[in-house]
Amino acid sequence: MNSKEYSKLSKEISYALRHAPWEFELELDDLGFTPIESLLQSLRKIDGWKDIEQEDIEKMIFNSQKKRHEIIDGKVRAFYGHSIPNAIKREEVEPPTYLYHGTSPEFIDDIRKNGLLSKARQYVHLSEDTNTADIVGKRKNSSPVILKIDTKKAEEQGSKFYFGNERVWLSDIIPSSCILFMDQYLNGE
Ligand code: HQG
Repeated sequence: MNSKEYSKLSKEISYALRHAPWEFELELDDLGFTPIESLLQSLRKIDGWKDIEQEDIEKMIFNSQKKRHEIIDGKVRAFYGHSIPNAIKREEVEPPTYLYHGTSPEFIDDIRKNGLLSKARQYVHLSEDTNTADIVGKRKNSSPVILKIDTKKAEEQGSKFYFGNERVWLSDIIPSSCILFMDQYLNGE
């Protein structure tokens, strides 16, 4: 498989495991895992993936810059990004003091008013560093805005934080008062 095919496979698997397991006749457990054999069988019914093997998925995960999926004990899951109605069970983890979120300038007024919302996903997605947040934001706008989240303040206000993968953090709604907007933190706040 070439890198384009790996990327296509990654997207297909993310779609199945994050958004629409029922379309693939998959059942996820409460941690988001499903037997890899079930996923393979289902993928093999789709044009383009008729000969797919576990090794292809393993290589896709290994070659991917972003760790989106994992295989453990014959089961596979997506680390983050879910929009399915049943919330994936997550362990609360102490976050770094600051986390970042890259977004489009057009959303800023609403975020100032209503805080950071999870929108279609189960959780708000946050990044450990500004570079990653910039990449995330560029999916929405070529000049994204990076928001800095005061995680201690957010915890005081009841937001919980969960581990996604080594770079992606998940959280409940982040109230606006816990967000430093770029103009604020560039001035040393
Ligand atoms: C915005 C990708 C208006 C929020 C990425 C974001 C990430 C608001 C959008 C992961 C808002 C939701 C998740 C408010 C939040 N008013 N807009 N009050 N609160 N928003 O795609 O965080 O490559 O669901 O800023 O890299 O962009 O697929 O979330 O722009 O890690 O593995 O609502 O998905 O990972 O957009 O991205 P998304 P996200 P993968």
